[in-house]
Amino acid sequence: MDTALVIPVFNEAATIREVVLQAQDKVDRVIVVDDGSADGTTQRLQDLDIHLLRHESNKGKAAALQYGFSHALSLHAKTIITLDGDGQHNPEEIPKLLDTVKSCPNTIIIAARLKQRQNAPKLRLFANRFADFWVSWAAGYPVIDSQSGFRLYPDKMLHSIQLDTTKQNGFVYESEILIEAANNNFYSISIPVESIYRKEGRESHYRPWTDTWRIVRMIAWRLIRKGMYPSGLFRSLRILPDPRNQPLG
Ligand SMILES: Nc1nc2c(ncn2[C@@H]2O[C@H](COP(=O)(O)OP(=O)(O)OP(=O)(O)O)[C@@H](O)[C@H]2O)c(=O)[nH]1
Ligand SMILES: [Mg+2]
Repeated sequence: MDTALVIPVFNEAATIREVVLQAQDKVDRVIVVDDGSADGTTQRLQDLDIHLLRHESNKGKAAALQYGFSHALSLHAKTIITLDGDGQHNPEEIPKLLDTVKSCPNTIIIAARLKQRQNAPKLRLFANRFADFWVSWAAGYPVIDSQSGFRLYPDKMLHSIQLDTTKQNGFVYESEILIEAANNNFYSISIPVESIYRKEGRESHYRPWTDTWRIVRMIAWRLIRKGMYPSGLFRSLRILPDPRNQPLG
């Protein structure tokens, strides 16, 4: 098998079926990890030809992603894509990631929400840029949209990485994996995709203060252990020549 899509979900009954249906013909296998949802998420998917994994109780996004990755690797998937189950990522854009990795093998491809950026809440935009600065510093190169859950990972990279997936690290994992990947010589490039913010959407699972604080704490600890990593800061402030990594504004 070549490509697997992993979707971690927690209470996404309203959107998950449509997301899966749109994605199914873009990849070889869809793996949904239902993380103890109590709103009928699983029932919305039961008749579909996908791999539906389940945690009986909610264990957090990190553990769900890890479970999905282990499953995809056990199926010998070579490229593993992730996207969110709440409809914020457009599955029609999956082929762009698959095309990009052909010319950049063994690279993480981030689908960066750079188009229609004005639709994003201002506070969220600021938080994303804040996170990019710190993740880039700790990773030692410029990362654009480090908080996007829409990504492509090469199997070799996932095989080489083990991270803390406890529940409190649920939203830390996707920042930490970029930093740890860079420590293992796997880097990311970002390609621009649409950012979809639905006004009528359900409340975010991301807790702005608690989860941002946990991300900052993880990064601060890593920087301290590297003597504040001045060379990483210097390299992270470079402007990359690759046009796919240039913000569109
Ligand atoms: N498996 C699992 N998935 C989760 C958990 N919390 C959130 N998710 C999923 O992770 C994705 C992102 O969660 P959101 O709450 O949309 O967070 P976000 O996209 O960072 O924030 P918003 O911009 O407010 O939507 C969605 O697909 C959720 O279903 C969890 O505890 N377990
Ligand atoms: Mg979301």
